[in-house]
Amino acid sequence: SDENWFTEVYPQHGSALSLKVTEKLHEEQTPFQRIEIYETEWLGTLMVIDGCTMVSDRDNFLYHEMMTHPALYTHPNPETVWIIGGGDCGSLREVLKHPEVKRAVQIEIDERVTRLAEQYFPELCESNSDPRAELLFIDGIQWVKDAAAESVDLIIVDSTDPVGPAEGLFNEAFYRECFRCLRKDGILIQQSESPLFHMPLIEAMHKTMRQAGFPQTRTLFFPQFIYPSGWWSGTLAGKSDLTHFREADARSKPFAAHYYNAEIHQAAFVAPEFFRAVL
Ligand code: AG3
Repeated sequence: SDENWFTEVYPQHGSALSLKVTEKLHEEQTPFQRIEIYETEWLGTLMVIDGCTMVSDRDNFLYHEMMTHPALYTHPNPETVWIIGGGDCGSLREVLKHPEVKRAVQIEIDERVTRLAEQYFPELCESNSDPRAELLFIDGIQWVKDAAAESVDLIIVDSTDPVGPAEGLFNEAFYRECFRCLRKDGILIQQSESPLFHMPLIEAMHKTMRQAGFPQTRTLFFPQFIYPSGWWSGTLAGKSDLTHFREADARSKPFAAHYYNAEIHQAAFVAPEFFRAVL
């Protein structure tokens, strides 16, 4: 037929996601990965890395809002933020909506992700020229190794799946460096895959984060249409109380969101029974 579909197969879960494509806009192999850009019928523009859906126009608000605002409103005063990965700049844009943030550094290993985002996802990149923003194209693992102790308030790990270039962002050595770099009350939040498909990974993340020195860990949940199972998570590791919530600030947030609000903040941290049974 003359219909074109992009399909991501989940071999371990006997399932797949197919999106109707109107045009293939770009494809390239970078030194790190294969990047594809499609125009889809319903989700707008779609970026795919190594065959995995990364970001679409229509549904990226869910992931980017939930990877940023809950952690930012948990921290008492987030002034310095690092985003490890996040090359599409969507997390950076959300972080910069917080006036208390004085400096936000995006540390993306693959410059091509950002250059293609600038071209194909201009709205995600609309805050890149904010004077508080700094875009670096280096290895995030090396960045945290080289950084000074107690130099950051919030680290957001906005990476691909824990295979390939992102694998080294899910181990104890990396978490230890993050712990060392974080100031008092510092928080690390990392995208932690699907609670339905990847529970063993989430369990291991909590364990490893605590082994690395973090006294507290907590997972939040949100829907994500284009990711495996449609249900996604972020896991936080904190130097202090992760149940702290600047609720009044969240209620009077100085920006519009599409998903996040004070009630979503609290609801997102409510864990289902199968999750409580292991964590
Ligand atoms: N980072 C998480 C992508 C994981 C998708 N996995 C998959 N499709 N198998 C997204 C980056 C958005 N800034």
